Amino acid sequence: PALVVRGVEVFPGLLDPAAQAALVAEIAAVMALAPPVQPETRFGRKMSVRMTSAGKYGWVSDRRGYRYETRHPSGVAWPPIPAPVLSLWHRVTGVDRAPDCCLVNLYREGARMGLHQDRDEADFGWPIVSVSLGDEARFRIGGLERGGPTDSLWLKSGDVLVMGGAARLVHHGIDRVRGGSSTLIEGGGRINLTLRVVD
Ligand code: MD3
Ligand code: FE
Repeated sequence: PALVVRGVEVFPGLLDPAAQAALVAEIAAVMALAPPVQPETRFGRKMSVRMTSAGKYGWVSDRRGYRYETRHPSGVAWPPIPAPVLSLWHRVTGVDRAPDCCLVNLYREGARMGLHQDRDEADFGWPIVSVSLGDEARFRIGGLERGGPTDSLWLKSGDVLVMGGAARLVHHGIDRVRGGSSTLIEGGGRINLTLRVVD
């Protein structure tokens, strides 16, 4: 990695424009089968990010709380994780096992994601990979404890992050997206792919 921030490995511009466009086309096909939804929290608040998934499991949230499910809220199985996404996972992690969730986060105008930890998975020993596509986003990263100091960086289209080891459980979020900073996504905005081993 060109950069390590609080243990998170940052590969700026790992994907060239052609590779970014190829991934967006694959994800558009996923979204056609499993349309992004604005999940509700258990408190009845709608999240600003729209979400769908590919793979064995998808991450969902509704009035019953958040969890991994084997089906989209419509009842259809999640589409398979596109092959170029799987090869990117293996290239940057070197692990033998495939991820079983590719969460697709779609940020339209004004969407953000509050500081949180990813801890709904069974084994934190597996890394997480994140791919940024489209508009630039202000990414905030803290530590293992809530309320500690944080660092921020702009994530650009084609950047890839790998969270392994102690960085797997650090707090992180997206403060804002710079609208109009890219024309990659139809309708504007940002797509983030987050790849995880769930069980
Ligand atoms: C650091 N997504 O889906 S990606 C998420 O850009 C999520 O949509 C954000 O946080 C997004 O859970 C941030 C970067 C990221 C993803 C997972 C991490 C950073 C992480 C897990 C542990 C530590
Ligand atoms: Fe997260």
